[in-house]
Amino acid sequence: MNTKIFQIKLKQEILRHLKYSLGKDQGHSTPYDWRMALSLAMRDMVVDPWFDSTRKTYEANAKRVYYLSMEFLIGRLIEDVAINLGFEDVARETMRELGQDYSRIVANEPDAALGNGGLGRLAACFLDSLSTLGIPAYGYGIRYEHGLFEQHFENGQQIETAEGWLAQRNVWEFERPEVSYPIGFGGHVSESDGRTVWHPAETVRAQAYDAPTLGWQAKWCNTLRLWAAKPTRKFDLESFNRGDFLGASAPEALARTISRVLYPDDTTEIGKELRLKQEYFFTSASIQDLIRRFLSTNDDLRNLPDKAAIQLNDTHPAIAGPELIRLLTDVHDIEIFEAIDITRKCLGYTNHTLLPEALERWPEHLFARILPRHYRIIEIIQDQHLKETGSNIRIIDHGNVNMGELAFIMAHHVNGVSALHTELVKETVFGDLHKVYPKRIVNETNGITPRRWLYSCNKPLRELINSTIGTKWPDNLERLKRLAKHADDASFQGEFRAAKRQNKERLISWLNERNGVTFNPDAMLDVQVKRIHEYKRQLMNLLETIAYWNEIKENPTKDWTPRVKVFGGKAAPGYEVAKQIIHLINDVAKVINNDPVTKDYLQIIFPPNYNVSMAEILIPASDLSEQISTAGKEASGTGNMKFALNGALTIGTLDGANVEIREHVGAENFFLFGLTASEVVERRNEPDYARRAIEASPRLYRVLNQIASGVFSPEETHRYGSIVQMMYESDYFLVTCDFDSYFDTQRKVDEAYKDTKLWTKMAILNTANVGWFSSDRTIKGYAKDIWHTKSLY
Ligand code: 73E
Repeated sequence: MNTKIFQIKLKQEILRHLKYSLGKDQGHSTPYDWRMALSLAMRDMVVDPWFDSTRKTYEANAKRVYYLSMEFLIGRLIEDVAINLGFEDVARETMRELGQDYSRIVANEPDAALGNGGLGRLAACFLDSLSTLGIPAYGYGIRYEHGLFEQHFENGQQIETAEGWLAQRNVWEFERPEVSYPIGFGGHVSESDGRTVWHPAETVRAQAYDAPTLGWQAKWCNTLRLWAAKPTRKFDLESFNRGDFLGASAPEALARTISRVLYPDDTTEIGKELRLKQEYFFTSASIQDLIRRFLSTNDDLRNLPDKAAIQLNDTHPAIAGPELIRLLTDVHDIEIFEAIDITRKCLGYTNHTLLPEALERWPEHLFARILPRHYRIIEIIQDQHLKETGSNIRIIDHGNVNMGELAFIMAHHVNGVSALHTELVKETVFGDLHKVYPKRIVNETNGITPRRWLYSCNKPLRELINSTIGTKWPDNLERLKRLAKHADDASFQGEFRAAKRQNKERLISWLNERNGVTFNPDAMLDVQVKRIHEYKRQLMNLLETIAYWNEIKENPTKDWTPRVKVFGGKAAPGYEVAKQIIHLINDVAKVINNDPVTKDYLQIIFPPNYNVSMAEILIPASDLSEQISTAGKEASGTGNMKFALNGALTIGTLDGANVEIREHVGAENFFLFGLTASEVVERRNEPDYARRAIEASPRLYRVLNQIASGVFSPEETHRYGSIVQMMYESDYFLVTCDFDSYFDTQRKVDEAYKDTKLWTKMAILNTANVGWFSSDRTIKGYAKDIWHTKSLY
């Protein structure tokens, strides 16, 4: 369609929706109304590609991917949809004609924050790539009423408030009252006539809500199906009429709690009863749904593995194994060992962490009480495994049901998320199972969607790339390699820097409007944004910041490299140390930002409520990316990829995907420091390693003394006594041991930043060489090695 005609049509559609879908008069419409009208007009355009994709999948009776995930961290969708439809400029222009600012309308959309961090965002990137690649797929998850909490600071401390994205209508979803399944909990199991019957004590209904997930250039469109819990029983009018108002709504309240709120824990302690119910709730609904879909066009469930690849995003949906076995045997009369076999051929399991506190283990009594039938099935799976393999690895062990072992034993492939992580999975958590099943573990290094993480969030760089190497890169990201030959070119360098500058200015006005903060755009923007966790070592970054401050104060006339240190991230509400670290960052910021001697060289900014939308503004503006976790602890990281793609240089350890990023961009374009994963393990065996490291480092010693003596908390001098004590006495994450190496490397970063040409060249080579980290490559890997599915283009 000709652009002008398209624009006229879009305008008509927006005005039609404004009037007929929203019941609003143009003159009295708010930004919310405009956003809704624009979104609805765009949503209409997604429906045809969506139907086409579904039709083609049915026609081909194709194998589908089912991606089961407790989390989908989507963020906003308007721009995503506009970009995939290829009419971002038309939308902007149309809104302008209507007297509206497109950017403000876009910013009116709340983030869909149905996830905590990397694991949930990876699921969202995967949906984008599955559609871009034309692979038939469903994402299955929970339609939480409240996504990840909102973070505020009060006196520097994190305060959490409930998030409420559904307070406004979610325009992207279609409610499906006709698609719902019963989900049972508790009760008992009986045997009669050789049949096993589960009699749940309590049943809720899982109801589907579908959102189309459009791929690049709208060539394919899959579905994200999220489940909401609803009561099974009709409203109890009798109780209500008797005056028992609470009693009448009790079943409803009970059911709704299941999909009420996302657990705010990211790789931190989990293990509450409601969480197990959530896991079973969405997994059972998804498995029932995919069986129904299979049976609508096939008759023998023995062929399910040819039509369904079920991927478990960590162990959260690991109950999928026993659930599918249960349905195959108890409902569809397939003999149990055959059911186990069929199930294993359907399941793949992705491990995302080695941290012991994040490995799911349910107390046996709790598990057996809530899922008595599944408990028995797990016993059978375990018996078979023990007999057939001679292994002594048990699923039910020491009073716990271990979901990692269950997922491993029930999957045909288990994958890690970076090369290093996969090797560690083989050596550590699943070392023994790996010996028994040596071919089961494979690697699929994570990736990110370049549509959101470059094309959409970094318009200045997008345009520079388009005018330099053409426009074919967003679904073929390795084409960015063609930028490498311009890395030394002065005029290209100038344009590359100009793009970074524009992004910094956008960030400055955003920060200014939101938090009343500005910064010097010539300063190096040094950013660490991610969940706050001890292993990610925000504390080490902060200690280094204080040490740098000390150094500047001692010699204020030296030509220091000005730095703006940005921190962003949330702490799990129950994670006390992480919350103290947030408090300390804010306390240190207060002192350093008010120091007249250093203010031209050093500033700390910690904007509250880091989320996907904030990442989209921060990352394109960044010069330096902090990826400084203790080696062996960050399974992959994906923020590291986003920064490098947007031309930030990394200071990082040999951890997770940093290792592979460094290989791709070249060691000379990456600031490496710190102990390796095996050195970390060795160092922990040395007695008093932390104290010795502190005593060997006068800089670190001084910084810890400053904190301990209340330099940053004069109103409460002992506020951080326990953190300092922890540094001396335990320091499990080896902040003290890596400190000097980190500090010294930061000084090399300073020198490099002063050499503008060198820095720009390094930055260009980062962008040029990280095309491999597109999630399209990752998904192709899964499709080939694990799912055996094809593109239907
Ligand atoms: O390294 C990241 C990884 O990039 C890892 O910590 C994260 O997953 C990302 C994507 O692969 C992760 N999140 C969780 N485990 N690993 C997790 C665990 C429990 C609840 C919520 C999230």
